[in-house]
Amino acid sequence: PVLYLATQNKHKVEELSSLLQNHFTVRDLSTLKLTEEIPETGSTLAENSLQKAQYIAEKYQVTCLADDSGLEVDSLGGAPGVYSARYAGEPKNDQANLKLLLQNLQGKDARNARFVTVLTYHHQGVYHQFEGEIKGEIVEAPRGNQGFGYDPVFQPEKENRTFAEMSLSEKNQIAHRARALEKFKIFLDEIQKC
Ligand code: ITT
Repeated sequence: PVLYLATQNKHKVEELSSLLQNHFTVRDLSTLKLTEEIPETGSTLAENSLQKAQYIAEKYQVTCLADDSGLEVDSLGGAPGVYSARYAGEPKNDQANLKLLLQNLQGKDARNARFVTVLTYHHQGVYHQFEGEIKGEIVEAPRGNQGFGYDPVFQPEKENRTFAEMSLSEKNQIAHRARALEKFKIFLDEIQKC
């Protein structure tokens, strides 16, 4: 079956595709010729994830999967959270976000954080959501050049490397997105048995 990834983030496409290739023929949005940005106006990751899936499902009547993710830092009251993509304002800028995050954590000892992904799967008018998380901490200075977004400053629990110091397959063994996908795959296996 064909599955469209309802995301405009090429790094998510890369991670999701590599984890779904045994289950679907995965397509990104390039073949649908979408020109506008998919709206994202919710106040939670779950709302935004659903909104993105609905937008693509209703416009193109396709089976699709949307991903909304965020980094929640305890000592910042859960920020940047649902605002992770635009933490430093418009337009979205990963480097600026990362810099602002380190600035806001300067001098703070408590650096606990978690990454969360909410996936929304749409098939024939029905929506299902799957959540994955990983706990870790924000390091003092960026390390590594793999991955994307906040990866250079996020070090998962029990690891001494940041996500940006890991290969795609290493990150995909433990990360929030991969954990949400595990739940999605269990769901797919269950419905196939019916
Ligand atoms: P789409 O909405 O098109 O899917 P987006 O980049 O806007 O793409 P989000 O709204 O989910 O995605 O924003 C998430 C923000 O968190 C964004 O700044 C990403 O760079 C960052 N992010 C998401 N997943 C990440 C990961 O696995 N590692 C590091 N940063 C991540």
